[in-house]
Amino acid sequence: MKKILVTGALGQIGSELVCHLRRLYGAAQVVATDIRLSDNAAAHSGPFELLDVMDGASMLEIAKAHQVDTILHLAALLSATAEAKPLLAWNLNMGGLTNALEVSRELGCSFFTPSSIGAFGPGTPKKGTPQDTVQRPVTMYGVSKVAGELLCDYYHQKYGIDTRSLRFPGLISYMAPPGGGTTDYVVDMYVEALAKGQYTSYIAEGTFLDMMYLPDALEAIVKLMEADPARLRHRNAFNVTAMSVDPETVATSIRRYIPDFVLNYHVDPVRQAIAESWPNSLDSTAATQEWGFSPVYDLGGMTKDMLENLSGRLT
Ligand code: VAH
Repeated sequence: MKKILVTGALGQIGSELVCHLRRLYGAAQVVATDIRLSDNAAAHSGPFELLDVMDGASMLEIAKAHQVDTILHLAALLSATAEAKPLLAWNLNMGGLTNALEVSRELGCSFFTPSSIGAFGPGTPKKGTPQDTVQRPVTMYGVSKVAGELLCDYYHQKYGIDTRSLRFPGLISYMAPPGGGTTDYVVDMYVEALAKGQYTSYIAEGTFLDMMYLPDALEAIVKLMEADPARLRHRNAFNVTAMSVDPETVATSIRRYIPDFVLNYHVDPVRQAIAESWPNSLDSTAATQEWGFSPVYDLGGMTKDMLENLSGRLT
């Protein structure tokens, strides 16, 4: 990767990915784009362009003007929002992806877009979910993610585009809050544990989901994109995970620092149904074998870092 265009650069992943890439490759080498401007560091620490990913012509114009060789396409609606607005989600998630793939095809760019554990459904093996298995999601988010995986493989097979993707678990971060997801409860729990000493979870006890601390996700994106293509037996998309947790296990790790923390429940049937359709724990062996995936943070390390950084931001 030499000159990188990031879409959705002001979102949960993009905000930190842009700063991470600028540290690695140089600020001028990373063009951040988003549909809105904000005071986010990603918008002010290097090149920034306003871009609606539904406008393919503008995306091509920006990519040409900056002579990018890599597109990291992050702009999309997450699971809970997508379930509330399914047609908007399909149009944005697939329309934006198609525009980004077309720009990559026209300019010969390498290409990355995230998939998700949401690309699996109730018929998928729940524990040790294999790299290659049943993918019949029952959410619009999941349908768009499976379609996205297939479309990225198609652009690789038909046009030779270097497309690569990761099936992300719930991503936990303190810089830019997630929005519209199902796994966001974990971030909310850390914030409210510090602010109120208690949290009411919309996901039920015993609902195990894969999670990963954002620094590990950023490293995984760079490692995958820099991997020798000859080693890749898979491309779209690799299972990656760092831990499998439920609300109780997160609360127990928080109580090591906030002993009196109280966890209550008020289950949201919509997001609970989404969570129950997803696997409990992925098998990420293929990612480790093909490009050296190796997360650093476990639940204890993530909790310590989250509480330290959030308490610095909340005071
Ligand atoms: C969501 N955070 O909750 C996203 C992610 C695996 C979950 O795709 O929709």
